Amino acid sequence: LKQSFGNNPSPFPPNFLFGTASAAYQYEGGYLSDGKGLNNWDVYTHKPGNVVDGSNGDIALDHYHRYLEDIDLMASLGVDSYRFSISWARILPKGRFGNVNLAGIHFYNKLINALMLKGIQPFVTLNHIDLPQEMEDRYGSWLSPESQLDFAYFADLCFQSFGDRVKYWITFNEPNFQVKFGYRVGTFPPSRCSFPFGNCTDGDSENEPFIAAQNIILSHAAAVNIYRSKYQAKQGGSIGIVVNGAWFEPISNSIADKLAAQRAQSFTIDWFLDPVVFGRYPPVMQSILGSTLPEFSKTEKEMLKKGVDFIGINHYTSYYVQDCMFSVCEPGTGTSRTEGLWRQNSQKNGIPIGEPTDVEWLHVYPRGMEKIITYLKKRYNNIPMIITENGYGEVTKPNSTIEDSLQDTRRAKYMAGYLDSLSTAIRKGADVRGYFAWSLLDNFEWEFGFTRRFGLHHVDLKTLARTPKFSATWYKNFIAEHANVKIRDS
Ligand code: PNW
Repeated sequence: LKQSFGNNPSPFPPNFLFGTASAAYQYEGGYLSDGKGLNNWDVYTHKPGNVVDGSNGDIALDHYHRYLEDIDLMASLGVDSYRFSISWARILPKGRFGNVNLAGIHFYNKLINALMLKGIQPFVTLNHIDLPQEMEDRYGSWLSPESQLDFAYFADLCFQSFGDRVKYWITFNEPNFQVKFGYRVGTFPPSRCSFPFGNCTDGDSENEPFIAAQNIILSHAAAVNIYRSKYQAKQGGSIGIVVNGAWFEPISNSIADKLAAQRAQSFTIDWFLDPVVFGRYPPVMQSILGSTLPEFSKTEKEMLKKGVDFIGINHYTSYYVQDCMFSVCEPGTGTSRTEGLWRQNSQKNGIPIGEPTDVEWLHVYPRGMEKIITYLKKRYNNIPMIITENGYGEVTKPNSTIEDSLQDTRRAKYMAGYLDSLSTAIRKGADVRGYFAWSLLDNFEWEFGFTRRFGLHHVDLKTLARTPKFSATWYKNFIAEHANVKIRDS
């Protein structure tokens, strides 16, 4: 597979970060090891039926014990940075209601130090979906404003413990999907929802996602406030938030479809970014939801105005969007306040927006990268952006061999296309500072367990042996080719 940029000088700016991304629950294992507390995913995956293959993250990839080996894999790729998340319950087993688990702090110190010895910058997500079960049991986690106190406490501990070395902080990963899956369709803990959105025993799909979102946004603001006032001057790092940023392509040139695509964008992405950048919800959400959308108080608005240093975007795919304001979008949802606002689909007249993959939501549409970046550049005044995830998923077929998995030319082609599109956005002036491939290793893919593989390295599920795939070599060459114009920090 040829590099997409030929002999052109790299379109990526100096100090652009190339990296790989991961998340604690999907990688670490070390379930209850060395004083870790129970988290919401431990509890959720241990209930039969919640994960398609009955698997869980008890051992996961055993990154908790094999992190040195994994750092060697990163070093051989030549990445500048590693994005990982901190298991909240590993360092605060009972949230703010118990002690700090020093063994947990010790683990992340070892990880960070080992990365830095190899010249790899730690890029840390505070919350990548998992949280201490204590918060769920005591007060229902994100549905209660108490969650803000817990998140602030956790963030403060992390800045204090690791901020001398960690220069990039992300408060939340994909809060837009966390609240959708946790409180609307119920496929993530605490699996709350109401008919017709999902099949839960309790919940309110029309309202709870907005309440949870409000508490997450304010938790984010509390953490930013602590970082700005207590740590940033001394530590000199930056802080941001990550949203899942699919691109919504109007299915036609009609004004109605264009407006529908804009609504989709606002209800899934701007929902979190407008508050953390402008201190208010998107106007279109305010006008459609009216008084049922929570409001920020004056002090909360002030706190939100402390802003973010960058926005992180997890971009994988694109959808067609069609207007359906005056018809029923999906069966049973026509009377809902929040459904029926647009219809989104991967196809137009039966033709997919891009090459389908084994993963039903993932279609290969590289131009979506340039489009979403350009959209965010305009809306947020070209605030620095980072692609915090981009990747390609495969499902192992019953009779396929490891060799099939290793010959992942489709993954390399996907990355080449999306990086090319990203470079176009950068050439046109977008301020993008980094790109992280999801993911270094095949890993635990939430409710799909180990059935979906997103890794640049194959992981044998019995022995946990890691083997580089074709895409790992491809990414290594790509990084090397673009390193010529890069100025390394150290
Ligand atoms: C992200 N979609 O989730 C998460 O941040 C990762 O933890 C996850 O492993 C990875 O992407 C791959 O799925 C997504 O429906 C979940 O478009 C759903 C979607 C995209 C990303």
